[in-house]
Amino acid sequence: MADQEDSKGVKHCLDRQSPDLHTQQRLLKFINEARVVNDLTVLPHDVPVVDEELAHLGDIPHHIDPKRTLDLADACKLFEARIDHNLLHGFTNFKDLVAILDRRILDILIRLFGSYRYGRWDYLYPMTAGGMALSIEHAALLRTGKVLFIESGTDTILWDPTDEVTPQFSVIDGATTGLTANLFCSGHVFLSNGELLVVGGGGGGPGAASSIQGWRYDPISQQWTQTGDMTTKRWYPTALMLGDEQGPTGFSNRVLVAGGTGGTGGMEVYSESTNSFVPITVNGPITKHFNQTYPGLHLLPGGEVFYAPTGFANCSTGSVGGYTDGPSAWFTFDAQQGSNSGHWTEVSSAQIDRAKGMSVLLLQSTYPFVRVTAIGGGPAGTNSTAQTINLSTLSPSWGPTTTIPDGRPRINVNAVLLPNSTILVCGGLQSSPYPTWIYDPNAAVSAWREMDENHRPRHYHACALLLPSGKVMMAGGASSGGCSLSVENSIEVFSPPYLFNPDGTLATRPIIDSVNGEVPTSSHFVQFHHGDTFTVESPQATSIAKVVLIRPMAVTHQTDSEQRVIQMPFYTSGAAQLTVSAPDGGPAHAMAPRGYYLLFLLNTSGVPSEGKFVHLH
Ligand SMILES: [Cu+2]
Repeated sequence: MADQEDSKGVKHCLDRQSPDLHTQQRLLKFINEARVVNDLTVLPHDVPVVDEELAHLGDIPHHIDPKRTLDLADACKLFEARIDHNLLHGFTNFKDLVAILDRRILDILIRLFGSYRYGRWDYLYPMTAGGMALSIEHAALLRTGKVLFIESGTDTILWDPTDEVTPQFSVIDGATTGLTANLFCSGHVFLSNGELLVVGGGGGGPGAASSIQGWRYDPISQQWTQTGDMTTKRWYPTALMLGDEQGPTGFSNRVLVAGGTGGTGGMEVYSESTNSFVPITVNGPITKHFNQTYPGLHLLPGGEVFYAPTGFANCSTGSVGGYTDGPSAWFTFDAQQGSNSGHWTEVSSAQIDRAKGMSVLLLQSTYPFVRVTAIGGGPAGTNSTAQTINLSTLSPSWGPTTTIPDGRPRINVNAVLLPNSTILVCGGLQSSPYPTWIYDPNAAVSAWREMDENHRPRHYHACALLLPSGKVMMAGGASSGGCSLSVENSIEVFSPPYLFNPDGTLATRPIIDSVNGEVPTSSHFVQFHHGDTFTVESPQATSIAKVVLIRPMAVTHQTDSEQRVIQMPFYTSGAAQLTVSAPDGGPAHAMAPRGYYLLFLLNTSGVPSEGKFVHLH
C-alpha cells in the first residue's frame, strides 16, 4: 500500500511491512517479553481498573475479563517461531517478524500496538530562527489559528501549526510590536474579543518591576498594548475569565487574577471596559493567598471559582509553600454580577497535596454535570495518581485515587482536554521512557489508556496545547531536574487514536463546510450569542454524535485554568445540516464566558472534525 498524505501534506506510512518505529518497538517488546505462551494472549496494557464508586452506581460488571490478543493456537505459533528464530534474544528486528509471520496475525498485532490504539507522537522539527534556538515557556492558540510563544525577553514568536513539514517561526522584536516588558513567568487568558491578556511575570524571579503590569496582544494587528497596573506584583499568577458580565450596555467582562509571589498575593479582577484592576475583598474566616503560585482555578457554571490543590510551588523538586492554602475550596461572589467581594467554602474531605500537578474542569450534559480532575504533583513530585471531585452534589468531596498504571510519579505534568472529553496526560517525567496516557473520567473500567511515548523529555517549562487539527502540540522543557529555561528546543505533535482506522490508515473525518451558511476562515469568524440557534453545514450531518465548543488554550508551567469542552444540544435538520443551540447561562455566562471558541463535530465513531473558530458574544 502506498503512503497516505493527510491534509497537511504529512506522509503517513501505511505499509504493514514497516509501521512507525514506536509501534515496532511495542510489538517486539510484547513478543520477546512473553515467558509462557499464555502471555501472548493477553494485552499488556489492559490493567483492570475499576472505579468502585461508579461500579456501584449501575449495572457495571465488577468482574473484568482481560482482553485477548491472539487465540491460543496463534500464540503457540508465534511463541515457537520466536524460539526457533533466536532462543536468547527473540526477534530483534521487525523485518524478521514480517518474513515468517502470517499476514493475518501481523494485522491483529498492528491493530493492537499501532496508532489506532496508542496514537502517535511525531517529532516535527527543532525550534530555531535565524540560527538561534528558541527557548519557549508560554504557548497560546490565537483565533487566527497561529500559536503564540513567549520566551524570556520582549520577542513575540508566531508559529503556523498547519505547516507540519517546513518549520516557520516569526520572531518579532518588541520594537515592532510595542512590547517593552519581559513577559516570562506571567499568567494569561483570552479576552472576549480574542485578545490575549498577559499579567505579571517579568522573568528573573519575583519582584521584577514589570511584574505589576498587564499587557494585551491583538492577534490581528499583532500589536501589544499596556493596560493599567495591577494592585500588586505577581510572579507566576493564574488568570481566569469570569462569566458575570453586566450587559446589555457594553461588555463588562472581567478576569480574575490570583496568586503569584513578589507582592501581597490574594486576588483581584481586571475589567475589559475600564482596562484596570481592582482588588477582591474576601469575607469570612477562610483566606487564601495562593503564594504557591499558578493556583489551579476553574470557573464553575454557577459563577463560583473552584480551587483545586494544584499549582507550581517553588522551582526545586520540593513543594515548599505548596500546601499552605489549605484544602481545595470554592469562592462565591457576594452578588451574581460584577461583585468585588465574596467568601470561600472549603471541601471538607481529606486532601492530597498536588503542587506541580495539573487540574482539569469537566463539563457534561448528564450527571455528573461538573467535575474537576487533578493529576500528579505532590511533595517532591511523588504522586502517580489522579483524583476527581464531583461538584454536582450539595457537599462535594474528592473521590478515590486512581493510579497511572505505569506507577511513575508525574511532576510538572501537562493535561490537555481533548474534543471527546478525555484528558491527555503528557510530560512530567525526567528519565526515559516517556510514555503518555489518556485518562477517560467516564470509563468504569480501564480508565487509563497508554499512549505513544514522547520523543523528548518534557517536564518543567514544557507546554502542551490542543491544535485546531484535533492534534496536540508539545514544546519546550527544562534540563533534567533543574529550573532552567527550556533546553528542549523542539516541537512534537500527538495524533490521538481517534484520528486512525484499526489498520493504521487515517480515519475519515467529518467536515464543517460552514456555520450559519458562512465559511469560517482565519480572518472571518461566524458570530452568535448565548442561547442562539445556529446551523452547521456538514456532508456528514447524519453521522454526527456530538457538537462541542472548546476554549482555546493559553498555557505555561503546565497551568491552563481555562480549558473547557462544552457539549451543545443539536438535531439533524437536513441531509447536510445540523441545528445547534449555543450554550446559555441566563444573565451570567459562566458556562461559556464570551470569547472565541473552537467548534468541533464528532461522529458516531468518536472521530472529530477539524476545529473552526467561532465567536460567542
Ligand atoms: Cu518557570
